[in-house]
Amino acid sequence: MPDGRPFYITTPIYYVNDKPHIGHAYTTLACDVLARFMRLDGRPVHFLTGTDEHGQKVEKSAAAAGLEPLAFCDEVSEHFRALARALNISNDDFIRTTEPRHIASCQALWQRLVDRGEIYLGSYAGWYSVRDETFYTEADLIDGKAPTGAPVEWVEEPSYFFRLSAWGDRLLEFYDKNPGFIGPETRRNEVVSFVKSGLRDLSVSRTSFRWGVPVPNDPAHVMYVWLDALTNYITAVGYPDTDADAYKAFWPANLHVVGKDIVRFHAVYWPAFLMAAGLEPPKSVFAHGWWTNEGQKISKSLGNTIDPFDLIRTYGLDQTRYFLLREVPFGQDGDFSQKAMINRINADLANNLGNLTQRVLSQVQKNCAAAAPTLGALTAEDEALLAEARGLLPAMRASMEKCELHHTLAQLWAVSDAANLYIDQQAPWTLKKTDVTRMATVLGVLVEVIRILGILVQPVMPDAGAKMLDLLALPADARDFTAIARGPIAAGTPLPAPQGVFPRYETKTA
Ligand code: ME8
Repeated sequence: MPDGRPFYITTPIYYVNDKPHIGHAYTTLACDVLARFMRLDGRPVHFLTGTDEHGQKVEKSAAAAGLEPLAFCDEVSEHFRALARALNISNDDFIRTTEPRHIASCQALWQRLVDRGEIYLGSYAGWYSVRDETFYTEADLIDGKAPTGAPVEWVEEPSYFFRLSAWGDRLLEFYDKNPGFIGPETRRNEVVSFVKSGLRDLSVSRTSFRWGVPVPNDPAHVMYVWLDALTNYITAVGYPDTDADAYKAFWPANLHVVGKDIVRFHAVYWPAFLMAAGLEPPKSVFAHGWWTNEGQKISKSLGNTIDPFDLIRTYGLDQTRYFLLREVPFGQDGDFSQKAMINRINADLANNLGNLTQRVLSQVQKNCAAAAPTLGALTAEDEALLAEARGLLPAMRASMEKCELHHTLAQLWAVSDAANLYIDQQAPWTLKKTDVTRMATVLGVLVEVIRILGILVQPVMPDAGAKMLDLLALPADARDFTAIARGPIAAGTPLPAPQGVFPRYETKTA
């Protein structure tokens, strides 16, 4: 039975101060794999990504580029849309915080917080980091800088405050009642101890620059960029119209995927804003780790940023998608290295899944008259391999629910390993001379395993998965997860001549 529960998943909205890099690609890709998996599993999915276009950082970058802020945002935001296209991202919506729908939504949320007594006018005196778009106390600073190493400046200005200090106990109670709210566990512990250490009211408006959402009834103020940015998640489902179909179907969101740098905003401020407004907090926030490049921190000053467009050009789209999600346990930090990338392409894709598909389908072509083989009586070995393949969907579902994306791939490749071992043990090339009925059964079992692997590999490698399924002549309506249980392709179905799905990556020698 397809699972009809709606699934709303979001990426962070990215600052348009700079071009996208591997980190942005990674988060968006992870969400795409989850979204595609849930869709193929029969769930109505809403997948949102977009760009965060207000605030001092963007205003300064625009000035440095000699452009009006909106013209600058139009240009950089387009790079993020181009990246989504290049990565074959299946987002349902792309939100920009400069859109009228979002400005209206922020102003409505603000007014609601004012009406409920959650926002008051005061004045802020303290440190601010434009790079982090974050307020810091004196005690937060390390050697005169933000804990992230970003420079800080002293700010004194009239400001509205959100009564965050009143929400500590209710947040702790919420985390307690919803143990799956923050993942992975280490991040959860950090958040809980941060909240336990006591929360201060949060400055939520600025008066020293103009590039933001105007505060209703007080145009001298623009909203703090994080209040504006987080609100995007409800804007996109129709807020302030809480009767909108999308809002009713998709809010609260199932999952906000974020990098570990912005957990506090999503797991502390965001649920507090929502609860204070009388709205439901999201169901979960999952923070992934940080990519380094050949062992080094990625930074513009080191000149070692990784351009995702380059990766796709060099290694191929599905290869890049697979590598990024397979190489590092989702939630942990990871290192990009050319060697590791090439190794994954050759060992996992070309030599493992690719070779399995190629050897099976070329034997079917030659020895089974280019048609799906007829299955005879099954041996214990046949049954065991088929059971492993049929057990994959529930196993992968369980891993996906826990955001263990790397593990779902390991599970799939374990079956590909088992199928490669089976073909070596059953040696259909020998059976061809001794027992063609048994040869057909062995190849038939393998075709069935390849069918299941092809269907399940689609979320991470949509194009390669489609190619595998094309080689099995599967119609479009036989490619989602419900098709897995339908069983083998009818014997005698003509199959096209096999073509390589996963080419080896040959290192160019001078
Ligand atoms: O924080 N490794 O936007 P941002 C892995 N606009 N992921 C990385 C990464 C790296 N080295 N570098 C960046 C913002 N990321 C706000 C968000 S949401 C309401 C507002 C990814 O452009 C990671 O997902 O600085 C991180 O959280 C995000 O990019 C930060 O993007």
